Amino acid sequence: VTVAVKATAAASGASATERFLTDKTGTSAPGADTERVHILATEMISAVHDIVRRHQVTYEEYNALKSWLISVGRDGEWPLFLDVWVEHVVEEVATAARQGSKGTIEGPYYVPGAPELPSVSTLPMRDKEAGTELLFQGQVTSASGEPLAGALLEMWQADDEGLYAQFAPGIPEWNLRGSVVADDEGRFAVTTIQPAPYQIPTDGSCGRLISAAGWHAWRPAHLHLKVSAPGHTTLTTQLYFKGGTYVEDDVARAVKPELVIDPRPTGDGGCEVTHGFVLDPA
Ligand code: MBD
Ligand code: FE
Repeated sequence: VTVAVKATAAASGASATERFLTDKTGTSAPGADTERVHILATEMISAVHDIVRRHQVTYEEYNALKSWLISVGRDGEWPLFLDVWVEHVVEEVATAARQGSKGTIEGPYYVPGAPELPSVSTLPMRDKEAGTELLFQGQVTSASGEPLAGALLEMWQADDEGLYAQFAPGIPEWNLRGSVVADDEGRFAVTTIQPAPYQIPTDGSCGRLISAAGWHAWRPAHLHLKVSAPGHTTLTTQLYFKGGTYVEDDVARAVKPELVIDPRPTGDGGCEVTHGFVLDPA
């Protein structure tokens, strides 16, 4: 008997869409600024017109586009599509003036409210969770070098099969997700496993676009983090592994050199890395 371990586009897309609608809507009201909406909408529509003229887009292609756009919504893949192909530029613009640690995109799979854990802890995981053990430790400081006591490190990651709890079936709710509270010196030491690279579901609209265009569907293995402390700007980031597959060719274009860590083997089959975070003032 085989259990369905596949993260289908429809299931993970529906979860990601639900997640977005729960946490991210109503936080701002850009619709109130008519002039801004006018400018952005006009330029976006004009960009489409330019592409149609430049490439002599046919009715067949127009209808293929229409059909594909409808299917993205039906599959719940708008969060995935936008976070993979658009968010990295929004993040670049939003954080251009940042002095502290570099961040990168959040992606579609953050869930607030993961179990709170002490500064020295192991992320929630199954008995004999597959994957190389990783000790991830460091310190959270301010831009002026002060330790940030009690800083919060919200971590989430894929497992050794590249699957995220709450977005793929059969995984315990908070597996490899935790809210680590740093100690009085802002220090933390978290034991986890090295995640596997993540493949965008191939059975949905995003997967169909990727194969139709001859692209690949992969993100390099990564740890996700939101690092926060009172009076400071929350850092949303990811860490990648030096030499890992797709580090140089992330479908989501979210890798930056500062985000690549290089854990060293500890001799007992695991590995260890020290990596700190510097938060900007709010
Ligand atoms: C991911 O795991 C991810 O981090 C992003 C940005 C997009 C899709 C899947
Ligand atoms: Fe991810």
